[in-house]
Amino acid sequence: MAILNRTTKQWQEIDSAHQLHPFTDFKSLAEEGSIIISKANGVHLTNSDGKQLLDAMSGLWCVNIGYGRKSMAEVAYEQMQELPYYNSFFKTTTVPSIELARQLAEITPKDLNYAFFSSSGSEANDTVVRMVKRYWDLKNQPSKKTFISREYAYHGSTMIGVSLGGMTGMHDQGGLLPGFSHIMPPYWYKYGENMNQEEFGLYAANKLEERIIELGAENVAAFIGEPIQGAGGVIIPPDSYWPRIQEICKKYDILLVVDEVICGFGRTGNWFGSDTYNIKPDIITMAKGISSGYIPLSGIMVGSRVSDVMINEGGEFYHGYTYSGHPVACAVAIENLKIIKEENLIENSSKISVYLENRMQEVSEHPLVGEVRMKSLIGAVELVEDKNTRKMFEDTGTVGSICRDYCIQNGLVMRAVRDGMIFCPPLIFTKDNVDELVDKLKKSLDQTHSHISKS
Ligand code: PXG
Repeated sequence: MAILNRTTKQWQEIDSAHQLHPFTDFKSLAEEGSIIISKANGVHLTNSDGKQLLDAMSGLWCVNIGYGRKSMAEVAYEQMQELPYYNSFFKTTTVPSIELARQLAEITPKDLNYAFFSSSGSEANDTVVRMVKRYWDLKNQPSKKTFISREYAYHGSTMIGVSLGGMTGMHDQGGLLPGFSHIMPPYWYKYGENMNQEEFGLYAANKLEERIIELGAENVAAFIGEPIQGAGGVIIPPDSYWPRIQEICKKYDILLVVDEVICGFGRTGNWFGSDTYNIKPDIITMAKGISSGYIPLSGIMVGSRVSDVMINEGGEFYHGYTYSGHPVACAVAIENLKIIKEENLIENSSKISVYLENRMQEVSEHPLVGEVRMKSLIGAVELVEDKNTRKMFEDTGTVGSICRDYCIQNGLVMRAVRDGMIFCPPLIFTKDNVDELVDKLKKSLDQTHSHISKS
């Protein structure tokens, strides 16, 4: 938006007069003024005062190919001229949506062969719930309606997304519908007590079996989980967790839905988190990295267990969005996949993550850091009160947000979840970028340490 030439202060005033931001305390934002990001290139953002920031969050966990890709803009421009919009309702569709569905069937885990498109992760999870309920009705098991997910899960912000998710703050603001049940997450650092990681992985997975028995398997439709819980604080499950979850789903005839909104498209070192953890889902949810955030797009991929029934026995499925299979969004997503493949971004990012992991050892030694955990290019630095006893801060979130503010001051964008400092950088990260991240983070940790030691 080069046409409007206003100062940062003017933009901030207009912003607080007219815009309500997501997940924001409106009053305090109006007092402080927003940070306005005006452009970006590669892995760096520039704010409206011309200051550069390293984006270690890929926007909001989505800009996997980095910023400033001209070919993404060109594809959108061409598609907008050829066909800016048409829908996939009433037995019509468009070429980009067909081609994207084909390519997704190729790269997603085996057996997931059908795509249903939407525009956001929340909408995609709404599709999941609609489709799973329909599936069990068609199977003549209409009582199978309850969804089990985890505390600290994030599955979106629509009523269904919030209900699937395990964020109590969101539930408390009127967001929890009946028919959703939450179990303990595989968060060893917080809940592992004296168990080793693998023992704890089984312990946390067995919570699913306990809950199914409590609810009655005849009432449970599906279990849904992110391979690694992202917005919940990058909770990386022990290796024993997913195999046991899969056994339990099989044993009780429960569908397994994997939310790949953050873990998909290269984030964990493979195309999907399901590949990394050898999960064989019945359905996956995709968004974010599907288009690297250049344009809103999401969808689900459906395996034969569900698609056979929906196609052969379902009749009309009364569900869909105006923008399901939007041709411009699908064309941009195809270009995004092409970039990931041609530049070997998944393999390269996995290699860079080894260097990042090495340098993060310096961060682990910091007195505030209880643990650094990561899987390829997603991770968390857990800030704690006592690293020897794994004691976390009682006033949850305060130290994390102090550290986040120092990071921003030092030109580094990281996200604080409770007292975990999260990183999820673009897959084009280089060694120089890693050095910049670690150096700025160490400086911010030192400043945080002296800040809280004084107070
Ligand atoms: N599933 C997962 C795993 C997500 O991370 C959604 C679904 C919902 O996607 P939409 O496109 O409807 O937002 C998400 C979104 C945060 C944060 O604070 C994370 C998300 C969204 C907003 C904020 O980390 N993830």
